[in-house]
Amino acid sequence: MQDFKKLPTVLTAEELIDKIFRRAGKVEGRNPKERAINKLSTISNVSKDYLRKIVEAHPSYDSLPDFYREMVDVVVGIRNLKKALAALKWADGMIQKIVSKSIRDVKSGKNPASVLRSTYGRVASVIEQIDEELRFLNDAKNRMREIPVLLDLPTLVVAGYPNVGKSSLVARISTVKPEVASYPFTTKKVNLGFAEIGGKRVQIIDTPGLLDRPLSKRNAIERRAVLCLKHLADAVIFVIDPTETCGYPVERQIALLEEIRTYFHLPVLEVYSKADMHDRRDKPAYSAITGEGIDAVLEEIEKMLKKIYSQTSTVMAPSGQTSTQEQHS
Ligand SMILES: Nc1nc2c(ncn2[C@@H]2O[C@H](COP(=O)(O)OP(=O)(O)OP(=O)(O)O)[C@@H](O)[C@H]2O)c(=O)[nH]1
Ligand SMILES: [Mg+2]
Repeated sequence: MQDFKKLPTVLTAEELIDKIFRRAGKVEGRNPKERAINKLSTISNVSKDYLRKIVEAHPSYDSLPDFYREMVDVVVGIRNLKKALAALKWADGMIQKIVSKSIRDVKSGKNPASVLRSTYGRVASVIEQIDEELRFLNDAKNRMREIPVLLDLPTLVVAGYPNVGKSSLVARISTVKPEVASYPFTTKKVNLGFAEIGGKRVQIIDTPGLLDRPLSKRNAIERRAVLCLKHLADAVIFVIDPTETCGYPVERQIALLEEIRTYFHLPVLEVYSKADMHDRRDKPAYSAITGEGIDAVLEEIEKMLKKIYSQTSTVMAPSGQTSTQEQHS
C-alpha cells in the first residue's frame, strides 16, 4: 500500500534553480564548446531526475483504493494534486526541449558562452512558472502524512459526537495515545491503534467527532470520520456521553447513532463514557479515568467480533479484496 509518509520533500523554484545551476557550475571540459555541452547536459539531467522523481513518487490517484483516494481528496484535493504534477511534467518537457536546442546550437558553432547564458535564463523562467505547484506539492506531502496505512485486520471504528470521550477510550484499549482535551473537535485526524482482543489482533480507529447533520453540511474534519465508517469499519463502537458534559444533548447523540445505523449497516456496540460521573448501566459503561468498565467493554467487543466472524466465512477487507476467515482466526 502507498505510504504517504514516504513522499519526498519538494524544493521551491528558487532552491531548484540553485541546485541545477550549482551542479552545472561544477562541470568542466577540455575547451569552451565541450564545457558548454557538458554543462547543458547536466542542467538537463539534474532537472529531469529531480522533476521525475517527484512525479513518480506519487501514486496513480484514480486507481487507489476508495478510502485512500477519498482521504487524499479531503486532505489536499486530487484535482489540485493532478494539476500540480502535470505542471511538473510540462516543465520537464520544456527544459528538455530548451536544452536539446541549445546543445544543437553549440554543436553547430554558435558562441558557447552566449548560448549557455540564454539557456540559464530560459530554464530558470520555466521553473519559476511552476513555483506555486512546487510549494503546493511540498505542503501536500506534509499534509498527507496524516493518512494512516491500514493493515488487513479486523477494524473497529470508534465514533460519536465531539468531546464524548472517544480518544480517551482508544487510548485505554489500544497502542495509540491520541490527544485528549475538554473541547470539541480535539481530534482532527484519524488515529490508528492496535490491540489484541480475545486473542485476535485488531486495528482500532479513533475518529474526529461527528455532528448530527446532513453529509453535505459536514466539514472536512467530520468527513474523515465518515470515510472511516464508509470504507474501513467492520464494526463501530459508538460512544455516548450521558452526562452531556461534552456539550451536546443525548437526543442529538442518539440521532447520530440512528443515522450511522441507517447509512452504514454495520454492527454497532453502544457504550456510555464517563461512568465515574453517572449511574446509567443499561449499556456497557466505562470510565477512561478510573478504568471502571473497560474490561466489560472489551468483552463486548470480543463477543461482537466473534459474531461477525462466525456469520460470514469471508469478509471484505478495506482494500476491497476478500480475505478468508482463517486469516482472522
Ligand atoms: N470524568 C470523565 N471524563 C472523561 C472521560 N473520558 C473522557 N473524559 C473527558 O472528556 C473530554 C473529552 O475527551 P476526549 O477523549 O478528548 O473526547 P473525544 O470524543 O475524543 O473528543 P473529540 O476528539 O473532540 O471529538 C476530556 O476533557 C476528557 O478528560 C471519563 O471516562 N470520565
Ligand atoms: Mg478525540
